[in-house]
Amino acid sequence: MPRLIVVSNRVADIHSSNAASSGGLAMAMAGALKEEGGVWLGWSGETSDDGDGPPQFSTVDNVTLAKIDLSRQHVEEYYNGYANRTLWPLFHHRTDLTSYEQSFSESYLDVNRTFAQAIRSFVKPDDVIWVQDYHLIPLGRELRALGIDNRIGFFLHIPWPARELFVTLPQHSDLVWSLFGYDLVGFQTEKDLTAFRDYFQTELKTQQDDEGLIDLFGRRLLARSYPISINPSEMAELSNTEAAANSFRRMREGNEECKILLGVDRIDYSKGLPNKFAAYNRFLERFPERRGTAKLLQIGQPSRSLVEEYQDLGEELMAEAGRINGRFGRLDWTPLSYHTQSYGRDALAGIYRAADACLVTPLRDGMNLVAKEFVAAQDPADPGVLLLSRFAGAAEQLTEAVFVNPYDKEQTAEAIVQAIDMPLDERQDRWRAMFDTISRSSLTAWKNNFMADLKNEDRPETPDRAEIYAF
Ligand code: GDG
Repeated sequence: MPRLIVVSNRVADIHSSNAASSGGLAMAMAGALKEEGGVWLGWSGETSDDGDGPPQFSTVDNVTLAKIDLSRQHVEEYYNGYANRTLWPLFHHRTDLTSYEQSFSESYLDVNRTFAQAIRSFVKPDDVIWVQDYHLIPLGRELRALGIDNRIGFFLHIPWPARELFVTLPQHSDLVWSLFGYDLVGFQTEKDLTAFRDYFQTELKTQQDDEGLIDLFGRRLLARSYPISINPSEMAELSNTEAAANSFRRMREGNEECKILLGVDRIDYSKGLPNKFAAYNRFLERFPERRGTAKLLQIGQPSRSLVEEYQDLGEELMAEAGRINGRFGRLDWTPLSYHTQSYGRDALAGIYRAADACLVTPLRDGMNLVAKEFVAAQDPADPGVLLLSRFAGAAEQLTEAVFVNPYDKEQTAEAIVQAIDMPLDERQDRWRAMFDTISRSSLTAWKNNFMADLKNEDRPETPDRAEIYAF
């Protein structure tokens, strides 16, 4: 059977399913690899003084982790630079935060070459290679340049940007062209796929067919959408653990008369945390009779703390939480609890289940797994309400959520009232529909659909892969 090689910027501790510090991509890939077995290659998180290192292997059960150290300059310019200060803000439509530094893009290519060399050192002819996310867009082309002819797929976990913004990137055509190194390119949503196709239609006047094939100068690119998900049965199992029962009990104790609104987000400007706090503040202002009847628990996971914008955001949120509590708090009621510590996944399952509503209000988000985890962790007899930003990729599937526009604090404040007052039968109807969607379109289905398309023998071949590099 062909081996699966997953490549992403970082690899997670796959054997600790309860790891508290992993983001959405890591959780999803760990789940997919545990089912399939194979190799997971990525940066170790360590900085080396002797340049980028060769991969160091460790194997447990059916998964081999291959980790590479990166040079100090590459960590600064590739990871903190091009990935987190150029592509991430640009793809999340924050051109005001986007750095267009030439040296960043050079290090980005260097690191992609390092990854390609590492794969060449252990790849076997039948292996299927699956590259993840914006850190590694050119990797397929670099692999082709080394003569690697295996099936190679790419999946973008974040949204594809609108053409008008994408073309502000000096390397926009090079990045798009490098995608022709892949046999299959996957996006989270139909919306992302449409934005991607718009680039070809408008910028390059290219032919496309309904199957997702894009023709350019005789070369072909197959692009489709594959909404990522979770495995709901895993969340249900976690909800039944002792840690989940403990966190559930501790959340509910003393809150019998108080509705718990929950937020779980990485501390990232794309997640719309200041907007959420502003909407909650507005809810307390506009509906004084509701004070003391609801509270917001916001769990914020620190991330990318070496990037200045992230440090500023962390401080802004602390200050804003303090202001809201100072203004509205009473001896017996703290309106907003803001925690930055991480919880185990089992404890998190109990927290989700204890909440009356979850506020998922990103300004722009590839998918958002928190929305799906919250739904999966609910008690079917008494489910909580999902408030979901229309700008999260998950909004394309979870159509029975209460939608909010996070830029509109009046509407979001009203949606909080709607969630608090929602009758049980409506909560159950909405929850059942969303749970069914997640069950049909699980993480396993996501992986299987992508792999089936990637391995599909009927798909037309790109005529001459080596030429992609020479373009
Ligand atoms: C990127 C895209 C896309 C959070 N706090 C704790 C904790 N978490 C876990 C959640 C969830 C994950 O982190 C966050 O996933 P998201 O999908 O919400 O967001 P990103 O990290 O930005 O992920 C996103 C995703 O990739 C997958 O393609 O959906 O759009 O931006 O799994 O549970 N986990 C634990 N403790 C915490 O305190 N254990």
